[in-house]
Amino acid sequence: HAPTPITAELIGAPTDIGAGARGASMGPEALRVAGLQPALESHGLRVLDVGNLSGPGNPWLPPLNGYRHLPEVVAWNAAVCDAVYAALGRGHLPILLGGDHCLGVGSIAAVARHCREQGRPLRVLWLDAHADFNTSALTPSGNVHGMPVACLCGLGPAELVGIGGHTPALRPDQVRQIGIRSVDEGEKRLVHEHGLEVFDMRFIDEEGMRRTMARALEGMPANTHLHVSFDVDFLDPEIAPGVGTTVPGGPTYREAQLCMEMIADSGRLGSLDIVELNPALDVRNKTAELAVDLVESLFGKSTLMRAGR
Ligand code: HAR
Ligand code: MN
Ligand code: MN
Ligand code: MN
Repeated sequence: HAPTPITAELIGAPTDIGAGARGASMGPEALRVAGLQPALESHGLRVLDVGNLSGPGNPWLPPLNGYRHLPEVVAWNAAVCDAVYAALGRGHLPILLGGDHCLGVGSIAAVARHCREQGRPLRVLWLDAHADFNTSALTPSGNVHGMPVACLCGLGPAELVGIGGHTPALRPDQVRQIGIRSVDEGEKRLVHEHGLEVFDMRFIDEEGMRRTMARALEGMPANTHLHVSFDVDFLDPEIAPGVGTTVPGGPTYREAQLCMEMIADSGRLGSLDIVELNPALDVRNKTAELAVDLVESLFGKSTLMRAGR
């Protein structure tokens, strides 16, 4: 008999509270307008759009003790963590519609908690131009969207680091970063000290996306929960201008497709963040449409073509 279809749960988090530019708060609606739900449905998923979470507005203040808007960042992440954890408890596959990347803390803390309780191994793929491994002492900006990986690994303010109920939520060896090309000086040192596995653009240039993804996905036992945290600035700004912090020299359209297709082929995808989309900087919603196109591949857009090979 046919397997039970996957139910994806779309969770909107309309905030730019951790970002250095306003506008990522419009990300969830732009993804809906770009047809995320019907696109997923066309690939056999059931989709439940649970609407948007709510949280504090953006007071647009300067950093305080190395963090901008920390209480508001904590409030949004607590809401995200609860919603993602509840979705996983229902057996659904949560898709967080950000919002800026500070929300990765709440989302992944929830996933880590779920995996701990289920005794399942967790791997996190961090698709990004940035390592997001800053601390309050190292950050050049105070923007918490530059800090979520550090927070998840236990480096950060107690209110954020403790959000899933277990500190740290992640060990660095559970993370693979892909597409990295902008890391601050102090941040670089910290990434090395903690032994994060980084497949930066130099690696992708030299080895190609195929070998990169084979490496990033290797060694996952069958019951592994794979979480993909997709920062849209991962993509080359020529194809994805609608983000707050563009960095030239990112993956091309085809490289990004292959990346997503190989994740789909792993058969392990259990949760997803789509973050940093900034419609205020986009051109006729094309970055949102590209994100939807890539997410389709993440859920097996190309599998019929492969079946015939
Ligand atoms: N590294 C810089 C900082 O910490 C820029 C971080 C930008 N982060 C994102 N998410 N857009 O990856 O301020
Ligand atoms: Mn399609
Ligand atoms: Mn990021
Ligand atoms: Mn980024």
